[in-house]
Amino acid sequence: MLSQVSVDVIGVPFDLCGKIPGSRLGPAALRLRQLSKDLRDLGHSVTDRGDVVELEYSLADSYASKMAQAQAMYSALAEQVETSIKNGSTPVVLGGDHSLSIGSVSGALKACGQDDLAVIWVDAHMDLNNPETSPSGNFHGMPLAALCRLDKGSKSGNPEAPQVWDKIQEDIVPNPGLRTDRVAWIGLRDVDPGEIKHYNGFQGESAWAMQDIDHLGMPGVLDELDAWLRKTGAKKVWISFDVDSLDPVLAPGTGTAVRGGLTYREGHLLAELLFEMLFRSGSAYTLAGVDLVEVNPMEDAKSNTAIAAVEWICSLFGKRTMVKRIND
Ligand SMILES: [Mn+2]
Repeated sequence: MLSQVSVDVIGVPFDLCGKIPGSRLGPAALRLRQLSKDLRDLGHSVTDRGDVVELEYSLADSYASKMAQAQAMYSALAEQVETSIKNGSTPVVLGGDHSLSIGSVSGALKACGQDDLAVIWVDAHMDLNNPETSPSGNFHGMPLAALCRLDKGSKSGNPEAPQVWDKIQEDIVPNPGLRTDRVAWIGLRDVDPGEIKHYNGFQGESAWAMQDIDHLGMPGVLDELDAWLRKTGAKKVWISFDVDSLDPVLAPGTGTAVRGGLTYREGHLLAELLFEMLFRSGSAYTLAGVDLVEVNPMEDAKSNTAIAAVEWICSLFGKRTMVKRIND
């Protein structure tokens, strides 16, 4: 019943759209923690496609220069993800700050088509701000709003952000973009009023905050998620995993840690149940690809965050206590 896939690992050592630097070192830490080998040991075939941008060590760039670099990265990443999916592979994108999803999900949209793609955002945050509701203009808090092509608003916390927003809509996000009824969230606990306003406009029931996990338990949440996915009719699912969804006790190495997150077993049960949903034979939907973002080795304690992230991805791709290789 379970199937092997061909994984393309894609590195994005880029963090200029985050709050603090350091997640540009995330891909290196995840590779050193043997992500590719561990996926291969499960029975998948894995190709590391290298990085879409070069690792830079400069920090003091202007907003305009940071965003020019970001846009070049989004374009290159979108192209690589689109190619990977069209070749029948499953991209696993290693970040980097969460704004990279503007590129990865744009590529998945191009490869899968708007009606066939759903996105599951596993994160403490909604990442649904637009230039009007973002005080900083940091795009790592805006990727889903950009992907859904929300209006940029009438004013802006950062005066340069609206122009960048327009360029991203013109050059990177496909039109039509991500459907607002094709996005779900799991693990929320730090959401801004502006984001709630945007979400209410979606008229969806697809946001499971930590309280919902407390009440329903993870299997209950996944039952509701499965019902929601079937209702959307989407055939492909992109999973965007921000390590800050995990509790900071497990994953301290991240830029915007929020306490009260997923416990070790909640996180793994989520990944294990997603695997069962996505890889079962005859499922209405399958995995398009994955982002693994916001691992910041400079904030980490003894690599705990990179270790937790690699373990989570392995659970998502079928690792079990009593099953060593997925087709055995
Ligand atoms: Mn995020």
